[in-house]
Amino acid sequence: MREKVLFTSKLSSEVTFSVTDMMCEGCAEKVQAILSAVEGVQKVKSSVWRKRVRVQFDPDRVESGRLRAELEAGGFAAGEVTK
Ligand SMILES: [Cu+2]
Repeated sequence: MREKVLFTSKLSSEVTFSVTDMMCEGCAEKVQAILSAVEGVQKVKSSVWRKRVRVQFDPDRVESGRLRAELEAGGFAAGEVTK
C-alpha cells in the first residue's frame, strides 16, 4: 500500500509591494513591465490609486527580494507589505 501526493500545478507564491513613486498609469505600466520581465513571475497586478503592486511568482525560480531589487533598479523604491 502506498500513498503518493502529486502536485501537478505550478508552485505559486504571492507578494505585495508598496510603490509610492507609482504616480500615474505610465508608472504602473513601467512597474508591470519590469516585473513581468523577471523569470518566474506569473502575474502582476498594479494599482496606481493604492500605490501597490501584487505579484504572483514561482518560489522555486525567483524570490520576493529579487523582485524588490528589480523594481529599485528600475527607479521605483518598493517596500514589501506584510499582512
Ligand atoms: Cu507616472
